Amino acid sequence: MKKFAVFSGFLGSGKTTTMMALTKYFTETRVKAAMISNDLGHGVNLADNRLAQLSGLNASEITDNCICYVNEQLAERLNAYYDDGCALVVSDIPGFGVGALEHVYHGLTEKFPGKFRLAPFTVLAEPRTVELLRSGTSGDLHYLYDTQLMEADLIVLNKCDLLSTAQKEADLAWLGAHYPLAKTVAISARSGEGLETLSQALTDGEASMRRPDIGYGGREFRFAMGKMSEFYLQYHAVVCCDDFDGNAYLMEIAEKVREDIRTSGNEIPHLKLLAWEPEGDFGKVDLIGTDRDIEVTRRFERRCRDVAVLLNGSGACPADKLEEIVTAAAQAVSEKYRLELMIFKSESMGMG
Ligand SMILES: Nc1nc2c(ncn2[C@@H]2O[C@H](COP(=O)(O)OP(=O)(O)OP(=O)(O)O)[C@@H](O)[C@H]2O)c(=O)[nH]1
Ligand SMILES: [Mg+2]
Repeated sequence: MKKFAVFSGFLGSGKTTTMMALTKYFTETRVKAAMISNDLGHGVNLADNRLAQLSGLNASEITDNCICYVNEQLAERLNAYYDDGCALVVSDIPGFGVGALEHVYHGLTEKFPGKFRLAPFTVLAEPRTVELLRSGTSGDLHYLYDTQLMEADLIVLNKCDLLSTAQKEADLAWLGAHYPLAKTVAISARSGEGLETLSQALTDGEASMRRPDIGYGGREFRFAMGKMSEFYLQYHAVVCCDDFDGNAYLMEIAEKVREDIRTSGNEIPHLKLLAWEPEGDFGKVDLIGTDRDIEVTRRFERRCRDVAVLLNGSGACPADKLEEIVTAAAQAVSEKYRLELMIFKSESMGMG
C-alpha cells in the first residue's frame, strides 16, 4: 500500500499542521509516512518545511514550482520515499491550488500509468471558510474557496477544537449537502482529534479521478488569482542584549503588518513568522487575516542571542505593496529591539 495524497485547501486552513500531525501519527501507529511542502519561491527551506524539520518530521519541500507542473520531480521524490519504506506520502500545493486534481492526479497517472496509488483528493477547510461560504459573504475569494471544495473526494473540516459539537455537525451537514460527491471528516490537527479517521480514509479510499468543471483559467479564476501574491524575507539577526524576547518580537511584527495591511485596504490570508536559534529552539506566529487574532503556534522556550528569521506568506494584495509592508514592519520592530540585521534574501511575486 504505497499511497500518495494531495492536501489542497485555502491559505491558513491548516494543511501544514495537518500534514505534520498526520505524518507523526501515521508513523507511530502504522507505517512510516512523509510529507512534502510545496511553497513557492527561489529559496530553500521556506517556512513550512523549516517548521516541519525543526519539529523533527520526515519532511522535504518543492519550492521552484507548483507540483502541478513538475510531475517528474514529484514522481522521483515519491519513489525515493517509497524506497525508504514510506507507505504514505502527503503533499500540499500552494494555497490556491485550484486545478491540482487535473495537473497532479491526472498528470501523474498519464505520465506514469499504474505507478502510483492515489488516495482521495483531500481538501482542507476551516470553520471560518465554511461560515463565509454559508453566509454568502466570502467576497472576492469565493471562487477559490468554492472550487477547491468542488475538487474534493475528501473534505477535512479542520480546527474542530474551535467548534461545539452542534456547530461541527452543522458545518459537516452543510458541506455534505453542497459537495455531495465528497466524503467529510472532522479533525483538529492541533488536538489530534480525528487523525485515526483521516488515516483510515486515506488508506482505504481511492481517488475518484472525476473532473469537475471548475472554470479553470476563466474570468473568475483570473480575477481571483490576480489578487494574490506571495512573499518571503529571510534574515539573520544579532541580538545586542540578554533580555531579547523572540516571542514578543514576532508578535510585534505580526501586529504591525496586520495594522498596515488593514490600513492599505488589502488582506493577508496568511503570513508565517518563524524564527529559530542555533541550538534548535524556535518560535512561530501566524497572521491569518486582518480581522483575526494572531496565532502563537510555537513559543521560544528560552531567550535567544542569535536568530534566523523567515517571514513567508500570501496576500490578497499587490506583490510590491506586500513586500513593502512586511519589510518595513520587520525593520521597524528590529530597530526597536536593537537587532543588527543581515538580510539574506527577499522575493515577492504576483500570482496573476
Ligand atoms: N485552533 C486550531 N488551529 C490550527 C489547527 N490547525 C492549524 N491551526 C493553526 O492555523 C494556522 C495556519 O495553519 P497552517 O498549517 O500553517 O495552514 P496552511 O493551510 O498550511 O497555510 P498555507 O501554508 O499558507 O497555505 C496556524 O496558526 C496553525 O497553528 C487546529 O486544528 N486548530
Ligand atoms: Mg502551509
